Amino acid sequence: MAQVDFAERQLTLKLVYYGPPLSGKTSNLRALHGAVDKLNRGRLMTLDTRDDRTLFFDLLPIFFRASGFSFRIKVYTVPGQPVHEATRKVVLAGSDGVVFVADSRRDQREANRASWKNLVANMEALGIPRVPVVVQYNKRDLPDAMSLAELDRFDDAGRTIEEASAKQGHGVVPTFFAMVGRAWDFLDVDLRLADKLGIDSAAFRKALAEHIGVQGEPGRILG
Ligand SMILES: Nc1nc2c(ncn2[C@@H]2O[C@H](COP(=O)(O)OP(=O)(O)O)[C@@H](O)[C@H]2O)c(=O)[nH]1
Ligand SMILES: [Mg+2]
Repeated sequence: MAQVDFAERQLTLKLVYYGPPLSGKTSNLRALHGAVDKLNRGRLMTLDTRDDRTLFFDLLPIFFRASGFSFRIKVYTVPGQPVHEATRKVVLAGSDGVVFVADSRRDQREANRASWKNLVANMEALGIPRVPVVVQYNKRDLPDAMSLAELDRFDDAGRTIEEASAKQGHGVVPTFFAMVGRAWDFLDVDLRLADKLGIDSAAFRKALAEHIGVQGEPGRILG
């Protein structure tokens, strides 16, 4: 759950990028890091092993101010390999939103599904079954990517899909904004952020957009 410090006028959000090994979670964070105003980001901490798989987790802190309030967004990735179950649980605990990075390649269908099942089970076990999840299909640039119609929507036929090629930086910022927007709306129900902080959703999104590159897709940012 988000931390709100009313005395310091500070809100901290925790967002987590989840998904199977090598789907592009770290690549999302790298692209996001590149898109954030240098003054408003911390060091991108990545722990990659030589074979390109995340050892423990990555962390990118993002900060900005709006309406006299400080916002801190901590963005994490989890390692996808089954053996890192303990790390996944620790990182997922207390999160305010999840981006599920699925791999668009046809031969990754089962890996996507296994990771999705693992996410649902862990959210249930951690008592956060209703935290919003945004599904991103990454690697849309590859020739063996499935068509949109073929993509697994993970038991919700009406689910919105974010398309990305994180390595090229495409679709990364729109996914992030979709996630932050959903997380804000989810928290607003319990914390009544607008009443208590005196900042509404539109003002928050506008401030966020000012600090993160729009990458030529401005229509998606404030909507
Ligand atoms: N073609 C292509 N390769 C990608 C894309 N995103 C990530 N990759 C590659 O996939 C591999 C795994 O990416 P990484 O971000 O480390 O995955 P993670 O294990 O989920 O953190 C790396 O070799 C990336 O360069 C993409 O959109 N398109
Ligand atoms: Mg990684």
